[in-house]
Amino acid sequence: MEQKENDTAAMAARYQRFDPAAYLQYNYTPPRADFDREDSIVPWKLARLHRAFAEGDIGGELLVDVGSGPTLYQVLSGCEVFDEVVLTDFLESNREELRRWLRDEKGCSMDWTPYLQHVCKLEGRRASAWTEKAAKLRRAISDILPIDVHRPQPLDPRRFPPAKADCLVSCFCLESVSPDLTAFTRALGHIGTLLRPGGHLLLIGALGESFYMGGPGLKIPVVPLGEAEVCASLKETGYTLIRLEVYTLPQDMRVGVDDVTGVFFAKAKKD
Ligand code: U87
Repeated sequence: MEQKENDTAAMAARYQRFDPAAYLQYNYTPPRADFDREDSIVPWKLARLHRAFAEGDIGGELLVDVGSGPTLYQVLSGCEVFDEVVLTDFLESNREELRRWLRDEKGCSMDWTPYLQHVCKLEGRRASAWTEKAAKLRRAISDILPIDVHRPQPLDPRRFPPAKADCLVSCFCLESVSPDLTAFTRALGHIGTLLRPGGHLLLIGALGESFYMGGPGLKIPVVPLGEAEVCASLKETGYTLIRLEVYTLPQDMRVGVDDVTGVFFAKAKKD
């Protein structure tokens, strides 16, 4: 077996022990999700996603989120612009978490209400409009699909024809599943095949990270990225960069669940 298959196979095996509930606890509760702090990671991400969609240059029918995990924050702004949203993840355990929210079932590991309320406020609406936003998002999510970004066609072409998406969002996925920079850039090229030419990519990721905890005792290796490498990979895979913003973690956001030093937000357009 060639080295690269071996490495991605090893990564896939490690992800079998991913623990969605623990993962949500590590990254989506205070201090990393503290809506009273501008310098908390989640408000920083939500502000960038809101602005990217509110600028008016992104449009179309279909938004695809690549590597959704058990989280929804990444499409809370996009669902105001796109009538159809497709969520995707490698693990059935994460897709099941998303289905539970979609069906408004009990047993969801996360209460997304504060997130919905925060994004409503970014949109100049009352926080109490969160119920309408939740209903709008539930109407928009048309599918929750298996995905593997290491495949040239990350989604099953029978369920998702190439170049069908008008916009892609992907948060902390590619660098967290790729053994090295080559694999990261290759995966970026693979997800690009899902996006129509002229479509937009909103890419959020970790800078300077070498590992994160995917559950108790589960250390998942991450390829450490710098801004220059992100820009080079985007250019190499046929994107024109519109904007790159960087967030540096304050000391108290470094809580031991990873060794990430910064977060990048890239808005790009597929040539
Ligand atoms: C999120 N998008 O939390 N193909 O934003 C496709 C795969 C593959 C594969 C595994 C966790 C990493 C984020 C969601 C989930 C992103 N996932 C799936 C984490 C670590 C720093 C950091 C993190 C989170 C796998 C928040 C913050 C920071 C996971 C998803 C990666 N880095 N997808 N071959 N293999 N996956 O099931 O759900 O990728 Cl603030 Cl700083």
